[in-house]
Amino acid sequence: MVMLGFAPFQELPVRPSDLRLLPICLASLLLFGCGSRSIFELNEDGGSDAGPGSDAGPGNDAGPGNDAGPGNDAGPGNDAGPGNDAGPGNDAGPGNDAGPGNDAGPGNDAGPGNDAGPGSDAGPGNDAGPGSDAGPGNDAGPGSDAGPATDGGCGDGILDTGEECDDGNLASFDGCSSTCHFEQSQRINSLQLKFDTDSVCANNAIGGSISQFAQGTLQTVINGQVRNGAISLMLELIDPNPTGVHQSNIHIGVLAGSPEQPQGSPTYNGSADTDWWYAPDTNSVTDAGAPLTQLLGDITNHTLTLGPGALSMNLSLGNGGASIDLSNTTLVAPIGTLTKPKVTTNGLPPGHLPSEHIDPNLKTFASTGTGNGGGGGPANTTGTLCGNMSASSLAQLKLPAGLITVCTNQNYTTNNSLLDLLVGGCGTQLGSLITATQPDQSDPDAPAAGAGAPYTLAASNNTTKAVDGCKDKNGADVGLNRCLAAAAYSSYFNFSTNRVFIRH
Ligand SMILES: [Ca+2]
Ligand SMILES: [Ca+2]
Repeated sequence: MVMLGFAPFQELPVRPSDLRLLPICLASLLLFGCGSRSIFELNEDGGSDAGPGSDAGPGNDAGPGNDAGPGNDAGPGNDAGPGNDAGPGNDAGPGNDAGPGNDAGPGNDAGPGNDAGPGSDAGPGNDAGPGSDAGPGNDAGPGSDAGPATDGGCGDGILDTGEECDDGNLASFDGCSSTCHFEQSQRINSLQLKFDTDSVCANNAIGGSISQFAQGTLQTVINGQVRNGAISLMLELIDPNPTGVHQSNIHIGVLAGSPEQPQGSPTYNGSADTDWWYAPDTNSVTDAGAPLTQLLGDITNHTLTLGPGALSMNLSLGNGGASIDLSNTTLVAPIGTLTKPKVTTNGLPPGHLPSEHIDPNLKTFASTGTGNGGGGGPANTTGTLCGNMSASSLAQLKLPAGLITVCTNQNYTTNNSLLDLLVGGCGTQLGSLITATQPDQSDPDAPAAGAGAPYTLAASNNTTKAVDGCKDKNGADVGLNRCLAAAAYSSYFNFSTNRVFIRH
């Protein structure tokens, strides 16, 4: 039976039942070729094949066999060719694969199998290629992954499950931490001098020295410096806790900084600066941006308690500033309402950068120490800060010209310091502005001078009015530098804070 070179046919035993079908086959051959596997169970090397055998040819294959040719394969077999494969088999070719098998080719894979190619994968399998993956599998490629599985992890610039942000790096202190947690920072945006004491702040030598005639003037000076950013005392939560409800032993950095004010930004107002950008003072942080001063605190029932510990605060009376060291400092403040951190839309403050990929559902506390959510003014400033100001740092803070002219009992100059003013007092024709006051505290971290506190300071030179002598608690003269480092004045402030964005 030599038929048009179909060699396999010649080798088959032909049964009588098959011979009955031969006329049908011959008729079909004239039109399509004689390749129906439903009759002969044979493989073919060309044409379409609806039967169960394998198909090495270029036609479409609707049957269950494997198809190595370029046609489309709708059956369950594997398809190594470039056509589309709608069946459950694996598809190693470049076509699209809608079935559950693995797809190693560049086409799109809508099934649950793994897809190693660059196409999009809508199924649950893993996708190692650059396409988008909408399923729950892992996606190691650069495409978007909308599924719940972790992607390339923290630092890949993609917000994944378990991440509050991902700014594409593994550095901390830039708004998004090395573990992809939102970095919660707060800045004091209202600092109110207190002149009395309370249960938290039982001593207040600084406040007690200031007469009512000077209270408003000094507060105005401080308000101006908080508003223009000169006083920028910031708290940076090292341990993540955006809800602010309850957490023990949290490490909080205390650092100074200054506002960033790029051109074109809204007018900076340090009294209302939620999510504004701040650069930390280089002497407040390590090269990596970690705050050098860290206090241990707790959050209990929405109230933050921090310290006691040492911190530094920039102050100025209008004649140059100084960093004032405070020892035994305690901060207590109610935590404010939760809000979503602002994201900047124009690349300017306030707001976090879109490239940080902050979880759009993340809410963190936007303030502390605000009585009824307002902040800014004294009535809404309910945080409590008390600490002991080192005498040596008060000696660095120079008096402004406007103040020395009203102190008629002393001949201060602009070379005199706030320490000189405290020790010598300031009297005017209308009464006392500053009552002469001695240090009432000592720094536990500083070596004692002589027999220790309380220390008594004196300015023996009637021309300079500068503090130049110190006696210990026994009245013995002790070294001035060591005395000033140990001696301290208690102080008490109310404060509130706003959430800010510290950019190292
Ligand atoms: Ca990520
Ligand atoms: Ca980072």
